[in-house]
Amino acid sequence: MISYNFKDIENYTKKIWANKQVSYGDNKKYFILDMFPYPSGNKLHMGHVLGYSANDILCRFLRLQGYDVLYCIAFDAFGLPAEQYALQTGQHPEITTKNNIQNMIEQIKKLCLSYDWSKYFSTTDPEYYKWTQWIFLQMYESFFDESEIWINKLQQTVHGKAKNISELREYIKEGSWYIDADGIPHKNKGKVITNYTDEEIEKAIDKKRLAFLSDTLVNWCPDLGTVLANEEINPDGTSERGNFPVIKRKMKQWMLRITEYADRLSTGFENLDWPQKTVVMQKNWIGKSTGCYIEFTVHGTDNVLSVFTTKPETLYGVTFIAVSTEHHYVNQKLSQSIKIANNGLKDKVGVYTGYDAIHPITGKKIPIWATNYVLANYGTGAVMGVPIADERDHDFAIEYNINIVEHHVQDDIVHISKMDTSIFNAEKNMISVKEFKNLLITHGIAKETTTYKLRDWLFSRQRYWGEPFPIVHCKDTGKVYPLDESELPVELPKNIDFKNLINRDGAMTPLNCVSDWVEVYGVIKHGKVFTKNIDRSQAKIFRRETNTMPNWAGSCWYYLRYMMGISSKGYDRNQDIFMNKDDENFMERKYASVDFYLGGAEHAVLHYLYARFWHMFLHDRNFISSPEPFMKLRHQGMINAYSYRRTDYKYVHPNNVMTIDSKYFDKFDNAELVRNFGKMGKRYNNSEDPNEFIDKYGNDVLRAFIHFMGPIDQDRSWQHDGLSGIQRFIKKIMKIHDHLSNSTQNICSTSPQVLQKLKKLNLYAKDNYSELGINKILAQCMEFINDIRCNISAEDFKHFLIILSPICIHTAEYIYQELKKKYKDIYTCVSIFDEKWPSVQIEDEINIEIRLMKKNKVLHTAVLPYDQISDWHMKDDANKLEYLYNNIVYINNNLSIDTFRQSKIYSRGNIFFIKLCTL
Ligand code: ANZ
Repeated sequence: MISYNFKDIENYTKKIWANKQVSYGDNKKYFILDMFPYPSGNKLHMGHVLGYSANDILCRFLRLQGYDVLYCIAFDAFGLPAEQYALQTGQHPEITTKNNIQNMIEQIKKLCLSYDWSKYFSTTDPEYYKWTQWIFLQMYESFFDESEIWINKLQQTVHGKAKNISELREYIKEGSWYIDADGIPHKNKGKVITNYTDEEIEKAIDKKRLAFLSDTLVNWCPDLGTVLANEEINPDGTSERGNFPVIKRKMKQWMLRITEYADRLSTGFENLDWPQKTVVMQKNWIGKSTGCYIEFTVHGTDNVLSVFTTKPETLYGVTFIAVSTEHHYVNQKLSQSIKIANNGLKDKVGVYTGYDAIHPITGKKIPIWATNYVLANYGTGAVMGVPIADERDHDFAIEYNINIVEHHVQDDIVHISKMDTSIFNAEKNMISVKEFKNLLITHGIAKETTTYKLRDWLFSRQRYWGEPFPIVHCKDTGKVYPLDESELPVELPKNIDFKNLINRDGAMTPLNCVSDWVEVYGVIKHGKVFTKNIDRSQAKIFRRETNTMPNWAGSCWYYLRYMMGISSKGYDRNQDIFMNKDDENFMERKYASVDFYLGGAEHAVLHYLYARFWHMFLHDRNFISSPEPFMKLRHQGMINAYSYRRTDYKYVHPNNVMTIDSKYFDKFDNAELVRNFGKMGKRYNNSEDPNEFIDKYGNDVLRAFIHFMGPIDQDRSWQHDGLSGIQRFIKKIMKIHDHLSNSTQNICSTSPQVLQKLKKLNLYAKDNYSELGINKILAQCMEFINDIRCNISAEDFKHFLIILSPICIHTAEYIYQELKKKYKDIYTCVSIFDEKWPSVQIEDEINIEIRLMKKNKVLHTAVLPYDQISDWHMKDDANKLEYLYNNIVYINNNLSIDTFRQSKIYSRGNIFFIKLCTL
């Protein structure tokens, strides 16, 4: 019986790898990205293992293919959980974070992932967040020129580009841009104005900065003590983190003008290999919609109410105007009465506002209603209600007894009744939808527009454990100033009083309470503030910004950090330049981007969107050369498992469940349990700890088992049924190793048939590794091993081990090392991972010659293509043939030529059989 002592094997192989460092040379480069983890107190879960091991397998495969692969890990460590933990325990977030990171590293190391650990970092390291702050400063110092049309590195025509704010200053000074009545700069299409005061110009450019302060309605979450971005709110209006209530509230906040990139974010997918579902989700979130604005005059006033519609052709059917409850036509009283009337029971409630609008064509009066089904921050927050065409409007009209205006738009034809006082040619009462829209536009009734659902990114949080903003406010004037780059990093103060972390009303942020950090002396030079090495007598007092950045900030650009300094000998990422062109060139990154990213699908409208935005911005400003961050993206499926619930809704861990007659009982008190199938997780107490699993079965078994369950992007059910199959497979490999080690001489040879199979396996694995079809590769490897038994030469077995090595890392390395002792000329590398993937070519057909012999004379010869020789499965009724030699099988049997001709030849490895025909 062959033993598989994985513990010894793992210890042995770990020693071999201990001093191995990832190096980068002249080979082709490839950049693989794992979604970096949040170092919470919880252990690494199987979901991490699934994704990380898949990438590790791909990475090892590509290295065998001769690539220099950049594959690293870091920690996304700012954020609320550490702060909430600090509140409970009094432990400083920095300490908890450090401990958690340390624990997680230990767990990750157990998985033996082939990371380049020299590049590891945490987003909470000042040397890292220095650059997060630096990017923020660049955004503050930039504006978006929507009129710029240019060609990017992917040869795409791009509309709009971020530029340095000083360019805008120049544009206004020279008159190519003007300042409108609201003080906002625009590209000049008319008369040139140049006589703006410096103050007017500075105020105007503040309104175009990509990072800006805004006094707006925000999502305030009292339980978390912070505002949240729209992307962090669940569809039911609660916070994504913790499901707490969120209220709307006006607050002064830092925002990032992501909306300037709405079109580019929505259209830039052509060159990206992303899951279609994620592309659609992101596009829907951005919500590009082309339609028209139509203005309605409010009866008895000079005011106009603009609506956004995607169906201007339904204008004749407008029955009412519906505005959102937050629209300025709705006073406080009305919006309150809507909330009371609604009481959470109905989805559409409304109140007549007391105002009427005038139909722009018919001149008829149309009631204006305030309702909760119109969103405040989409389009104009006002809708033209067309019950004959829109279901929501129809339901509303029926509910409130509003007389529905009949009108026909059918098959793209607008029917205009004679009764209508038409501005159009009275003769024509049928008109195409397109023509109708054009007429509305030429008559000045409608204006074409594109709107987006995407809103600017609310970027400040009223929390402690985040990146401080590199911003100060002048104590005298209240004016906002950026700090000079030389001031970075602005380090988070450490002496925090934990009771100040509670911030339910948002009045005092935790940083506000650290007065000796908040107040600084500084001098202003070229619009920037310096606080270091200054002459105090010339200095003013400033107050530091006391909000912090959201924890999405650190994850927006972490992949670029791995590349920073990679070209320098000895590796130095703490250079004083953000992204060195040498680093990009070294990585062959004409397009400094990730080649392959494996991460969760749940980030479709969060991380993947924010990172694209930052990347596009950095590209526009020429800090990096690629237009997109993630060229190929894949998501890993979920791991599902059975959960066992008691009647008191407590969950019992599967290890503590007994099964009797298909019923389930708690091992401790025999209470009967309800079995369900669903997500594996802490909540259902059905997680399996990766480390425990490794201790019990070994890392190779875990790697093979987790991938054997199915394709990477599909959900999988965690059941131990398949486990023994994997263990048997590894034992069979060990048996071959045993056979090769113990044979006294090198008699093991590979038949051409087996060789052909090996070559096919090689090509199959090569195709499937690149697409992470690990389950398919494993299945083929198993089949191969079953077929060949021990009939393989040491050399061809090495070939097989290389194919398998990305998955079963320890077993492959161990056998490699062991066989090296005997087959020195074949197993020549220090480690199997220094080998090269064997290149193979499949011969079209291998023929085998079978000779019937009598007294050393050839009686008869038959030539058969290998493919026609079936595998041997029958035991009886067969005569063993001679061993194969030079593709010739000699049969020294007393057969007649006729019997020989009609018999069938089978093979198993290099042993041949003949099944005699019975005449
Ligand atoms: C009249 C009409 C008739 C409309 C019809 C639709 C169908 P998308 O495609 O998602 O952009 N709308 C506009 N602003 C809205 C708001 N703030 N809240 C809720 N609904 C709003 O949807 C655009 C359509 O949604 C617009 O076109 C408008 O109703 C409505 F047969 O105008 B429509």
